[in-house]
Amino acid sequence: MTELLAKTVSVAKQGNILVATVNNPPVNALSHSVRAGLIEAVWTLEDDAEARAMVIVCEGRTFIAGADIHEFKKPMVAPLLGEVIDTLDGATKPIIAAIHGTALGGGLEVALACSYRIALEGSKVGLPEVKLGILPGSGGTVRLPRLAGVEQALAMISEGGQISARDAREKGIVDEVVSGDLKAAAIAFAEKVIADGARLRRTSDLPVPAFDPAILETSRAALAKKYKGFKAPLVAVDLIKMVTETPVAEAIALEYQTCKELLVSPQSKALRHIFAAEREALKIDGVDATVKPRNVSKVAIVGPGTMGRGIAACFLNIGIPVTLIGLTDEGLASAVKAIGKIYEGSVKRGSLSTEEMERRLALLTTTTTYDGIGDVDLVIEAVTEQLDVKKEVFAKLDAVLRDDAIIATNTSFLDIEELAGSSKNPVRVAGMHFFNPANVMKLLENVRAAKTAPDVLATTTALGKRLGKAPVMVGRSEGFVANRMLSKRTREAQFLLEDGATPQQVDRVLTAFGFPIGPFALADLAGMDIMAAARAARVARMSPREQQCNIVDRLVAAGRLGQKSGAGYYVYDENGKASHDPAVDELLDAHRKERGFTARAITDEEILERCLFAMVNEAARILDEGAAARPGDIDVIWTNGFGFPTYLGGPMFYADQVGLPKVKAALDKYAGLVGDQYFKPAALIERLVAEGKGFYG
Ligand code: T1G
Repeated sequence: MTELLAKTVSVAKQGNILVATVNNPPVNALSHSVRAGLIEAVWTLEDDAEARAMVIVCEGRTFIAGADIHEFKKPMVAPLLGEVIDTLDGATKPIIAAIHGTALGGGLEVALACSYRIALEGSKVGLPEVKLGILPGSGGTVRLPRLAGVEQALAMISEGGQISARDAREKGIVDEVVSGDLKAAAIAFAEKVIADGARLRRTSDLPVPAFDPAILETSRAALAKKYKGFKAPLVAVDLIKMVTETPVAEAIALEYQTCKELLVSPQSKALRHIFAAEREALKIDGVDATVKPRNVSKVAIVGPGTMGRGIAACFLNIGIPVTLIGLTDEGLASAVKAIGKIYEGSVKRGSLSTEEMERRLALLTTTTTYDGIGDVDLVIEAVTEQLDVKKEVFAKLDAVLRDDAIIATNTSFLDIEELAGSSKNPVRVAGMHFFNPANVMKLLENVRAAKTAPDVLATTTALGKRLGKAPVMVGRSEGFVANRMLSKRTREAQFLLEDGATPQQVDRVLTAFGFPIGPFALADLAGMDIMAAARAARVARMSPREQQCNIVDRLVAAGRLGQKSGAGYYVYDENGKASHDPAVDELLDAHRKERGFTARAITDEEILERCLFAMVNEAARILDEGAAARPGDIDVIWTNGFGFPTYLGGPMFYADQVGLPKVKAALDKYAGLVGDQYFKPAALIERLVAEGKGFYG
């Protein structure tokens, strides 16, 4: 036991106070040695007659951020966290948890089992287990309501959000918010506790405060809507209800049982996969982890259009001054207005203060010239998707920027090599492909060109994280990864209409699967003219059937531009509610007749398989080409960019759950039905199936 202790938990004595310091980088997770070390520390406290109290503090950037997620895949080794909690709870001398950074999951459970909690200004606490498809398993659900009340505990446990130290103080979760030297403050707090008689305060001894039982059903309904398809948020309501009706010891046992059951659930495996994949995606293939990102503290954005405005807001949100360059003052004025609207909306919703809105807007300057941007660290080019126009912008930037300033293009499909090649300094050129609306969408597809410098790649990734995005590095490929895969789903959705399906049927199947919106409702939202323009830009490179599958053009010709014209694949009433329109059936019948298709009955299974597996097959080609470094990157792209349900882990993880042999069999079937060029299994899938493997081994 002693040698384990030495590794991650050390105990020192200051007067009659013990200080147990946890040091288990990167986030002081409760790995086996930490658990054993904490128990040993309490024993030391109990055995030391002079010691009157103990402080638990952590080294590094944060207090304990929870159980060690990497241990979930392995058989757990005793002592388990429950034993640590029981030992803390059973201590006969007061223990003070001194929190900095984030006290999360098992980390907050450790703190809740202590008699007192103090927190450094700026730190946060939370029980985010539900985001991993599980729920607290070591007393969090039992102790938190006893301190913060049932309603607050329910909100924190069912949604997994973090609250600030100040709010935690207000809610009775922490006893004091301190600033400056945390350890010194904790020892001073302990001395005060000793002076007051070293009273124990067992959270588990506190009664559950009275509450309005109606909140349980109200929140169950709200959670079912907000987290459609997720299981754990609803189980949280049951768990909290159980805690309010059950004695502590029994409640703790039931909570642990529930956590264990959820831990082996498919949803939790998928959500933990995405947690790990999002962090793995930050590691850039071929770029050493020691390569330092460049400093980015001032940026310019060229192009005040829809994308430029959203991107500007992203930088203003994190306090980076933005110079927005446009062709006309009118264009710039309407951009500033639009950005203002974004913030006014947040102020109205109460998620932003007026002061903060004004502070952000004050960081925005606009200009119609390139003169004043000689000192920026990075420029995002977000002008119209025309190669010659972008090259012109690149040339102007080359003329005014510092040599080490980065030029990042927001193109969604133009050739990154051609753009980089047009710059006199291609090593500083990369892609940063934001998704519309850029200030909302979490996905950021960073694109590398052949000559992009390693630290430029490291910079776009680090910047993506600073912007609160899920950055993923991809290589050269038409439509990169996200849109290239999406185009296959779009193709199949269109072909399915020719084969006899209806827009509502396809949308119903994909939303029932878990996508927030189906391809046809999405097209109506985006606008048929936009869809037609995107199609026109690609049609020359399309297959013959795709070229003739011009349903989008027919809709435009019929003036059906989608929501903006009141009709597209659906007709919309004055409240924007969509409904079936027989005119679309007629339009599709006319198209099929002209194209020589006879409508047939299409099963929901065929729709799902053709739409999903066409994407998975394309993803396998992308991996084989090296345009994506790992399948996890593709899962991060689809769960953050196109609403693929995170509780299914993304298309690649999902394909492995289905089983690649089954996916290949379906691809072979549709290769026969729709055509080899559309469904011939990719070489990677053939290889993996032959080796009895999946995308993840
Ligand atoms: N276990 C192991 N490693 C972890 C970890 C954890 N809990 N959390 C983070 N890491 C690693 C991560 O993989 C990365 O490693 C590095 O730390 C930095 O993370 C019984 C069962 C703490 C807010 O859900 O939310 O307790 O990639 O890039 O942006 O009830 O990490 O560098 O090798 O995210 O500064 C509950 C999860 C567990 C918290 C820091 N706890 N972590 O964010 O850094 S379940 C959580 C986070 C539980 C009990 C149950 C964030 C963070 P690498 P990072 P960051």
